[in-house]
Amino acid sequence: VLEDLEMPVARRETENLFQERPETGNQYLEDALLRSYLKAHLPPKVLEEVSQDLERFGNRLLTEVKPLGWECELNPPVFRQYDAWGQRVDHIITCSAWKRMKEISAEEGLIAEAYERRYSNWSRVHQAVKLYLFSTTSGGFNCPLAMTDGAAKVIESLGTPASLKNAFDHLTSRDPKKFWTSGQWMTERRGGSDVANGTETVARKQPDGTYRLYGFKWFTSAADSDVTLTLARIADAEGHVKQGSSGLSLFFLKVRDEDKKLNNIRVQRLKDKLGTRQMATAELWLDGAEAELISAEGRGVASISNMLNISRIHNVIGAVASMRRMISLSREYALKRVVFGKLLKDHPLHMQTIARMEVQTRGAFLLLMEIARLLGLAETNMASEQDQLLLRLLVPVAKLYTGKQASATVIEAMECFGGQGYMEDTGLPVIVRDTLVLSIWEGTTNILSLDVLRSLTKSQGQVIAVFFSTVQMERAKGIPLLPLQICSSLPLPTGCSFKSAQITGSHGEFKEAQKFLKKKIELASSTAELEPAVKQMQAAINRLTQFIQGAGSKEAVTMELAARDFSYSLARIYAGALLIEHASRPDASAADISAARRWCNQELCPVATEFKNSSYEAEESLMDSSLVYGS
Ligand code: UCC
Ligand code: FAD
Repeated sequence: VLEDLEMPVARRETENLFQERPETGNQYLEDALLRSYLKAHLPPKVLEEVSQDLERFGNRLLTEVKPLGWECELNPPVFRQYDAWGQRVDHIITCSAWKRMKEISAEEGLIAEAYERRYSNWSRVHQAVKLYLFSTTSGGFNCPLAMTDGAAKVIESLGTPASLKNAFDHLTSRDPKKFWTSGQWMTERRGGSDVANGTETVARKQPDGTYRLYGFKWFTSAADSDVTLTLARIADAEGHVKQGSSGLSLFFLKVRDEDKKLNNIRVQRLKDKLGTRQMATAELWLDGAEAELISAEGRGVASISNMLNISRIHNVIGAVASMRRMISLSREYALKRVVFGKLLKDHPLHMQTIARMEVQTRGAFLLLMEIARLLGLAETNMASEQDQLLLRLLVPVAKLYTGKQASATVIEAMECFGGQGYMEDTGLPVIVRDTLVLSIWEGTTNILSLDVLRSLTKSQGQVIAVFFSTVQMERAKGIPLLPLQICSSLPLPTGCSFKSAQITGSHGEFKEAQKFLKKKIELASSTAELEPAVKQMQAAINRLTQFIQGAGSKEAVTMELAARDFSYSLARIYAGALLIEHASRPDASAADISAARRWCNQELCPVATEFKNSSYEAEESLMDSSLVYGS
């Protein structure tokens, strides 16, 4: 066959390198939006120090961390159940690069930064940005970090009891030899979403006050972690347990003892996963694992919710990081790949494709920063009641929205490389695979949509009033109470154990939000180019208000059916407001303004459209079933 070809063999062999690879540099220096956000928000002294740290970290990621991340992908964890002599050892073997990631995480203070609070309320933003830069090169180590942060947060919110002080110090240490990671064992075979009904693990009290846990944990990620938080039902003297959510309590346990022997835990197997393969997710039998009760009895779910909310924020970090990475690589590739006689970057349709991803990523990034900002305020006692309500609402909204955005974006970006995008050794499929899980773990899209409703009910409607106040772009002519009144008649789904909303409130509660709002309006109106976006935003807010008013007179199932579209609407409207605000800065670029305009050109309030289409009526719900199963 070779003889038939015109080109000499020798020449073809030297032409292996026919396409230059896309190379990216220091991720911090190359991220214009990130840098402009920090410049706009951080106090000058903090900005100076944080920027230096991020630039240095960006270099370290490039030279040291990135190759380690690739090594983690090539050497996934291996499970050895028995040793050579037939002894059960249940050993999860991780590669040296994975171990090095743990050391680097400690050295860089990827958890410590948030708890030392050396930059006061800005420490969370600093930490979030470091994690964002680390994420796609971390070889999956962002997963244990998410849960470690969550465990530290739970312990801190319990007032760091004496019995957990040592653990807290380890979880937040900068010393690689001391640093511990944590797992988060919630999911059992009968339910990962419905934890309240799915948890079968039983806790038996011991004479010394500790507990022993018996049960089966179906998904336990980063199973090589040092400690974990988990849920179980405490058995009474007769061995009976209470079912449902109020039967669950929260426990802390060490996975191994001083001699590295498992704490009466047996590893059944490692999960065979589509992605996140660098990281061990195991099925575990708890066979009398020693544990410490750390919540009030029956307050397990409420107590672990601090961990949930933190790891959901990490999920948002992972989502935005994946989008940003794929876009960076796509735009680099477009500078190198020639098709139809010119570079990809000179094909307008290709540029439009990447620009659309860029707009989505910008909105997601600003949502992430907003959450980190609010969390920082809350943790330094600087958050108003409104800030705290907003944070509670925005975490599920951002997690569910960015999880979906990221999946769509990375798949689109993979296509930007043509066939190369599908090739395993480019590393691109790794990012795609690892991104697809972001809408599943830490609560699926539907479950988080229901959590958005939970946050509404729990705050008795105040959270939505704060939302409206914060995103309003025009002077709120004395009507900030309107949403509150509307929310009093909001019907909530029955099957979700939501309490009925009893609404109270006063004008005074919104003063701060109004001040914030006024600032935003002044900024926005100073840029005429943003006027169309502001108008679209106002129209969307009005439509959202109308939806809430309309839904108020409907059956409870309406809100349940609307939950996902409602959450999407909140995400799009809030991110739109943030983009407009960012584009209103005096030194905003033309791209900032265009991003805000384009974002606002999309359907900002899908819930209003679907509501108008009667999509949430009981008959439509019946038709959903008919469509799925046939009539
Ligand atoms: O997937 C997992 C780890 C993956 C690896 C880590 C990746 C991290 C990202 C990496 C970066 C790339 S761990 C498993 C995650 N599992 C979930 O997310 C569970 C999903 N299911 C839910 O979220 C459900 O909504 C449940 C389990 C929370 C529902 O439980 P209940 O008990 O049926 O719900 P209730 O009765 O409504 O809530 C009980 C209490 C209430 O408080 P009280 O009793 O004071 O009224 C709720 O308000 O818990 C409170 N609560 C919350 N509070 C529930 N959820 C929250 C929340 N999110 N925030 C505050
Ligand atoms: P189900 O709850 O059975 O959900 C199935 C479908 O039904 C979903 O689409 C869901 O959205 C939908 N659904 C469920 N309830 C409702 C409802 N009321 N209304 C509408 N739709 C609904 N868990 C841990 O505890 N610790 C871990 O470390 C961990 N690591 C994981 C790692 C990976 C790679 C994966 C994939 C999962 C991991 N999980 C972990 C489990 C994960 O959190 C759960 O899989 C997830 O929460 C969903 O639970 P489930 O699998 O039981 O799905």
